[in-house]
Amino acid sequence: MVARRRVARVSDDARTAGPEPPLDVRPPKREAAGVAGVVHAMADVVEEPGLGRGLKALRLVNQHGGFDCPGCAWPEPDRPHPAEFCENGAKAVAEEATRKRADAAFFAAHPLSELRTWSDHRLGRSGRLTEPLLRDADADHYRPVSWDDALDLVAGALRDVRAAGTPDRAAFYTSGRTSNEAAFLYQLLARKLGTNNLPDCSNMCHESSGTALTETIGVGKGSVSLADITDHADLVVVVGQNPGTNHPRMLTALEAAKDRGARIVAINPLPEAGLRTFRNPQRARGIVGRGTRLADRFLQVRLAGDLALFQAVNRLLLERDDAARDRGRPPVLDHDFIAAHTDGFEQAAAAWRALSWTDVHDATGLDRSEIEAFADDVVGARNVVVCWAMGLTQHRHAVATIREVVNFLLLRGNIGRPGAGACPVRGHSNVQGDRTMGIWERPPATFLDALGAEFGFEPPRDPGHDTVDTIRAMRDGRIDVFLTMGGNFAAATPDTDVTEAALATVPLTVHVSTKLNRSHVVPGRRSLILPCLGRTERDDGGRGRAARATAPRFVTVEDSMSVVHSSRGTLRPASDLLRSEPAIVADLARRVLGDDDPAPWAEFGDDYSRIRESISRVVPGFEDFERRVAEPGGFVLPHPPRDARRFPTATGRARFTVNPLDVVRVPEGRLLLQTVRSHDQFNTTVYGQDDRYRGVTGGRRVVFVNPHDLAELGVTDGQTVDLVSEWHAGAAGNGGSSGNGGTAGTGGTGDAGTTAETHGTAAPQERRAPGFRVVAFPTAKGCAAAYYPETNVLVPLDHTAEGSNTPASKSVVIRLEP
Ligand SMILES: Nc1nc2c(c(=O)[nH]1)N[C@H]1C(S)=C(S)[C@@H](COP(=O)(O)OP(=O)(O)OC[C@H]3O[C@@H](n4cnc5c(=O)[nH]c(N)nc54)[C@H](O)[C@@H]3O)O[C@H]1N2
Ligand SMILES: Nc1nc2c(c(=O)[nH]1)N[C@H]1C(S)=C(S)[C@@H](COP(=O)(O)OP(=O)(O)OC[C@H]3O[C@@H](n4cnc5c(=O)[nH]c(N)nc54)[C@H](O)[C@@H]3O)O[C@H]1N2
Ligand SMILES: [Mo]
Repeated sequence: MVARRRVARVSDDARTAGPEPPLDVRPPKREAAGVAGVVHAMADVVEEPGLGRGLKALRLVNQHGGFDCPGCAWPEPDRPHPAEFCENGAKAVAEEATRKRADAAFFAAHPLSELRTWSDHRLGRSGRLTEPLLRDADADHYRPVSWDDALDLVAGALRDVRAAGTPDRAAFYTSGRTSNEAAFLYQLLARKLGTNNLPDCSNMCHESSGTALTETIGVGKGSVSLADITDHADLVVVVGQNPGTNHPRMLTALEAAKDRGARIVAINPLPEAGLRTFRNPQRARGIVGRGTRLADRFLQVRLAGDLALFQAVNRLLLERDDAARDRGRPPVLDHDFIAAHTDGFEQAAAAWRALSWTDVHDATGLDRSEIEAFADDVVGARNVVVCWAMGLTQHRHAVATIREVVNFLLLRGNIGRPGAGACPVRGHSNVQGDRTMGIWERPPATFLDALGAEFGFEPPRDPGHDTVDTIRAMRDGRIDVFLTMGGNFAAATPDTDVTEAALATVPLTVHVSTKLNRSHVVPGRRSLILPCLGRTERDDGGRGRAARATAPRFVTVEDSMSVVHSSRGTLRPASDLLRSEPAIVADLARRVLGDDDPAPWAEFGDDYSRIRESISRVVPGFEDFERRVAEPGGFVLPHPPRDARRFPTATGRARFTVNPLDVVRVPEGRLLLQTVRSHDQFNTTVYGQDDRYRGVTGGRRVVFVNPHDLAELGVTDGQTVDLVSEWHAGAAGNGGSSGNGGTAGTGGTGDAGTTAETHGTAAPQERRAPGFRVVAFPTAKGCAAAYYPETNVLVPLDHTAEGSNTPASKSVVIRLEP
């Protein structure tokens, strides 16, 4: 439908200087992967680490005894394929294994004032960081500094906030690539200092899932294993997720399910390539054949329409059950399960019976017949799995939506038996493990009790700041020291201008990182960069050649399906001065807490089995950790709903919830914008300027809009526009610092309501992202899409999900301004 056009290129990033190839748009792809994907990835590997180093690394990705792919959190099969990685995993490896270096000479040549004008892509391509760097107060350059001086500086600042009795003036951010061992030490340091300020990327990611699942089934993690999908499910619903780009190995699992005869339903405003057809590069058929048609049904829902959609399906299941009973047919609902294991069914049923089909249509953009057909799929399937990602979690009503998905599963007993369950597909490779290790601003009391008992101290009990609250605290001058363990806080968080200004007020920021990124160039007044080993690299504890004969140290991670396994890098480190994350945290903690602290920090930094020993006593499910993680493939953590239909909720039962339908209505002439990933990025790391599946090459400042909307708005395909977001302060009325909704239980009163995303008479606050190229695209009507992180400038800090405080970056009201 979209003809191929070439236009004068809008600079890929307003901050980039210099000419680049023109932006080009072609029709979107209908299928994912195949040979093109592998060729594309190998091109990256050859350019960055070089072929030898690259192949050495790729041979060990996701293998027993090798390292965990630094990409996504999709699990590995029990017997990994010899090439158990995907195109995008290969890019993640190449990014880390690159031969380029951002060394002292680089920082001498490039002042911060210059680096700030570089695009995220260009910053990342500077190469690996090689030695500790310090930016003195308000200086324009980073300069090399010794590890001792760097760590003493941080330790002094942390001791100061503790001595002043204000440990909450420190905050400890974590990104989800951090290993279990490093995460455990990091949260221990924060809590020994006296604060629960442990914001993490999860706050922007699956927090809504964790909140909704904890309330309803008692465990905030997914309840399925890989085999449930590949071997047992009859129906897999993939909603709010783009696996072709973000979890490519999931397509192999979906293909296996299809081969067995399972059905797949995709629910998405965008017709994503991977959801349609998949050519598996690991199978001959995928390379030469026509590929597997994956989705049997595609429901093109409007953004934020899933709450209404699942309510409507639940209503239909209820009605069909009534009809079956009247006709003496077998029931449609699993009444035995409902009676034995759940509560709240009657209230939920009453709310579904009161649902208005007009509201459902307005919210979803779908006809009743499409939803009836989906209900047919559900009734025809004994075992159903629902998989989801950011398309459900990053909306105002995200928690309510996921609670409604749980209702959907509970109605037919689709939890706690093979082939059925909830599958929130996690993002970062160890984001789930970090949470298990206590990277959480609101840890359960049982965790703190065990931590305190193991280390003989009284951990702080007040909730800490999550990510959004940390930004608010910085903005209000309440943070003195900000540490980040990986990640790219400035670029990943919402409201870029507000966040960058907030960061600039912090007296000291400290970044443990592998590569240069935007956060390093918009730091606090004083700033340190502490360079660390990556997943792919050999960790021989700084002993260098002397240790070559012994096996390098390993760390552990937990995937999206609660499997814990080891990860051991093999490549030569990018520099001899790099230290491992656990070693950095242990050395810092020793300097902060002093040598008489009872925790054995020196041993922790040297011998990770000592850390695992403590973990085995503090974290349930990790008993006998060292031995069990040595098994090939590791071990699976317990999950009572999955394992035994035991629901550790407030009532000891799985909970049906009533989730008031709040139809998101967008004012005339406005669109609802979602901010998504292209095929050529990992979060804020931009690998390249292309989005092959969506047909875009040579640029990222594009906005995808439905052609009918363009006609109504009087905007044409190819035109350059500013994206202007409109926000009424207070319109969201969301939790703010009250954060997680806690024990809302059956949640709310059941009144259906309506929210105009912007309303009231006062003029809205405006935020602007200039210079986007309009692309006519078959997205759902009224909905637009553009890439993150460029569009974070448009997402208001206070626009967050109720109950999880996750930025609602998939529903931002915008107008297009020529
Ligand atoms: N290569 C690569 N892999 C990655 C990442 C990466 O950046 N690159 N990031 C990792 C991380 S941290 C994460 S969290 C995951 C993210 O994985 P995804 O969640 O797949 O990532 P997004 O690009 O945010 O895509 C959101 C999808 O949900 C759809 N969507 C948006 N809003 C709605 C809605 O209201 N309803 C429905 N039904 N669908 C909606 C969008 O059209 C899109 O298909 O991927 C991980 N893996
Ligand atoms: N608008 C919008 N905003 C979003 C999202 C969205 O969909 N839309 N998605 C949100 C989501 S789901 C997430 S998870 C967050 C991501 O937020 P973050 O996790 O903070 O961001 P990343 O881009 O994954 O972090 C990349 C950086 O991590 C560092 N790094 C890489 N590997 C390592 C390592 O092994 N060790 C250390 N110490 N550092 C390392 C490198 O310096 C790299 O630049 O963004 C969120 N922001
Ligand atoms: Mo994420």
